[in-house]
Amino acid sequence: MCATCGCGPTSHHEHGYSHGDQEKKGKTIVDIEQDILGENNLLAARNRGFFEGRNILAINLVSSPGSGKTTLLERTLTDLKGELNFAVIEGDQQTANDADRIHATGTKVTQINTGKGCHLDAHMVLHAVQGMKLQADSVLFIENVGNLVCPAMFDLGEKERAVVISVTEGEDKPLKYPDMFHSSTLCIINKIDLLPYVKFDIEKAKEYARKVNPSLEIIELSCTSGEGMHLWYEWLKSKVLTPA
Ligand SMILES: Nc1nc2c(ncn2[C@@H]2O[C@H](COP(=O)(O)OP(=O)(O)OP(=O)(O)O)[C@@H](O)[C@H]2O)c(=O)[nH]1
Ligand SMILES: [Mg+2]
Repeated sequence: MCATCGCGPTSHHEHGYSHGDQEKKGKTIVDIEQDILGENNLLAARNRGFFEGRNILAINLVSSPGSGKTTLLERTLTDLKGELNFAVIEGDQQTANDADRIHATGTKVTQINTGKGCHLDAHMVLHAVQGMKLQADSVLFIENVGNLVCPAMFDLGEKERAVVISVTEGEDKPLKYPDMFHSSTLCIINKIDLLPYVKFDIEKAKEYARKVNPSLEIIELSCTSGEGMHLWYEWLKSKVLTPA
């Protein structure tokens, strides 16, 4: 089990114990893990009810560090200002850098610093939401901590989960981190402006993502050049128009 978040898989080897060893020592690692996730799921259900009752479309943005989550939000919040009502929760281990960037767009934002934690959980989101006075009929973006592993396990009560990968990361990410792609509803392949300069087989990336999750929607775009951004906006508006 991961010492910081308790989210380690049951077959993790690096901690030097097999589960048989643990059982002999009288430890109940799997039960503790289930308790943590079970409690999280209860709070996530509470968040989901809150969002649904107010027709708030909550979108959990997940990716490895630096894939472009905040840049995507900056551009989206600016381009769609006046068309949709937005609020943002920012998750990072430290700093308010991303919240400052979102604040500069004129959007309501709350920063959560997780300290040593490597993911947001439903309780953190509940706490943030309680202080935000969210508008009904709005979109809430939740930018998770940059990490392709642990955030996959923690339901925040979101309606949609969008995983962002960028073309500098390698096309094999869906195969290496299947939980994240399996649990997401949308995959954004960002930084396509860099395709001429990096070795990244975009067709393979899509094939791998669909192998892990056949129903995953995929959008290719560049937050910098703007190419493909209209596809993301169309996706977003279609979700707003289809309340839970
Ligand atoms: N070339 C290019 N660079 C981009 C694009 N989108 C984002 N970037 C750059 O990628 C870097 C990281 O972007 P961020 O938006 O901060 O990434 P992030 O996912 O929010 O990062 P963390 O919050 O640290 O996980 C910045 O230097 C951005 O300018 C893009 O479409 N093309
Ligand atoms: Mg960010």
